[in-house]
Amino acid sequence: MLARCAAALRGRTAGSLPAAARGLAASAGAAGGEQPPAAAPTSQPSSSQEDRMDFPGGSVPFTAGMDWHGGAFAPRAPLPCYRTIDAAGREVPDAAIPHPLPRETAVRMYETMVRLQTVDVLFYEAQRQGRFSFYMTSSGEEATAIGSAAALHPDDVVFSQYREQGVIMYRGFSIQNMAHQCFGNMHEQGKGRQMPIHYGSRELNFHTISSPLATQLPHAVGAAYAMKLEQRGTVAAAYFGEGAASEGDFHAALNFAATLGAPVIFVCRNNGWAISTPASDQYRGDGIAGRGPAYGIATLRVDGGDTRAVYNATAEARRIALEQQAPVLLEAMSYRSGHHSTSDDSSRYRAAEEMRAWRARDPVSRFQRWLVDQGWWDDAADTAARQAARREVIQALEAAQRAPKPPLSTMFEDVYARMPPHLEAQRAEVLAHVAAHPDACPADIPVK
Ligand SMILES: Cc1ncc(C[n+]2csc(CCOP(=O)(O)OP(=O)(O)O)c2C)c(N)n1
Repeated sequence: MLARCAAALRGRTAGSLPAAARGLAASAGAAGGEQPPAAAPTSQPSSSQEDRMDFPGGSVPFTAGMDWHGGAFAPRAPLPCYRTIDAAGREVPDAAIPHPLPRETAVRMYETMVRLQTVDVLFYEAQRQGRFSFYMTSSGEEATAIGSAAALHPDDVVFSQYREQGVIMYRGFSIQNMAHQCFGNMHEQGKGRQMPIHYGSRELNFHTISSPLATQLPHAVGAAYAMKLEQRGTVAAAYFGEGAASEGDFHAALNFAATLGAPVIFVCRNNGWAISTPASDQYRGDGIAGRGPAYGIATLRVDGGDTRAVYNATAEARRIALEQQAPVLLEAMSYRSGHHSTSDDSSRYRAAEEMRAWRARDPVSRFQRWLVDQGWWDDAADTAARQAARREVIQALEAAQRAPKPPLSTMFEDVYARMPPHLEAQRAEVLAHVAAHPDACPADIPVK
């Protein structure tokens, strides 16, 4: 792929390339066989060559000692976790705040967190009542979604995993649209062909969620690299869990991003669990943040329960990504307080005490207490926001449930701009089959 890219770039004159791409074209040219003139051989190695090994990938110092680094039993000092508001919601003295939160933004963030919590509780219950087939909450991770979303620009492009519904909500995706998607009705842009929670929006620069883990990460890098070549002044934001970071796509994405200098912000939600697999079974190093410096990527570990810290970390990551035209890695430590999904019962694999302790650090209450301390929020505003959110969610669920399902034949559409004969034949066969065997199709799906 890199070779194809480089070949395409070589086809253009250096003068026609954006500045950011010229370096790549030059280095790709060298890798592709157009070697720069070789340096004249020296008869004696210079003293600096004896002190160091000058290698194509970088210059390294020699040592006569045998110093091993890392390893499962090596004592390690974990990268610290940046925070600005403590577990009780109090200001952390002397915290670095390069991007102070304006009051209006802070209140909008909190109101979206309230709406997100309300959606999660009521959609979860609606699924348990059998009204639709599947749901995932983001309980415990609200601050990671909303804090990062607020620091992005609307033109930045988001590639998310599946537990970041707060990000698309903050961008303006309505609760009604979420309900339409979960019910898979005729108002849903995917026409019911995706599982619930697979949101997406072209207008909001939010790529549609895809369940196979980590596939969104190389996509985000490609998008960010395109932004760089086109000098768009935007970034891609790629969200994923610590479990997804065990996929090969994670490593490929980080290495491509670093070597191409792609302005992408990788936001890892380390929520402690990948379904029933604890994070302690996913890695032996220093979490996900520990991997960033090894790829040459600026990295920060942040308290994912501290909305203001996540906002500052993401705003700063965005500044670095744009100024340096380089990737940034954030590891947001944000414990999953709910079950993995409606298909999971997490009490089977984790202690009730662990869950209780983390629920007590609810990120939404932490941020609320801080807002109250600023004089920006009070109990009356809180009650009103929660009541309004509850009404909106209940109405959205009712309207989505009442709406008709898309006709059966739509499942053959949209793969190609014009339907090819083999799909037309399959569609005719399905319609004929259901006409002969009406029970083969759920009663609420129009057969046409
Ligand atoms: C390639 C792939 N392998 C396995 C799965 C099944 N699977 C779905 S979610 C999940 C756990 C992912 O954990 P993590 O990335 O930490 O995200 P979390 O669900 O904790 O937010 C697994 C293994 C999948 N969807 N895709």
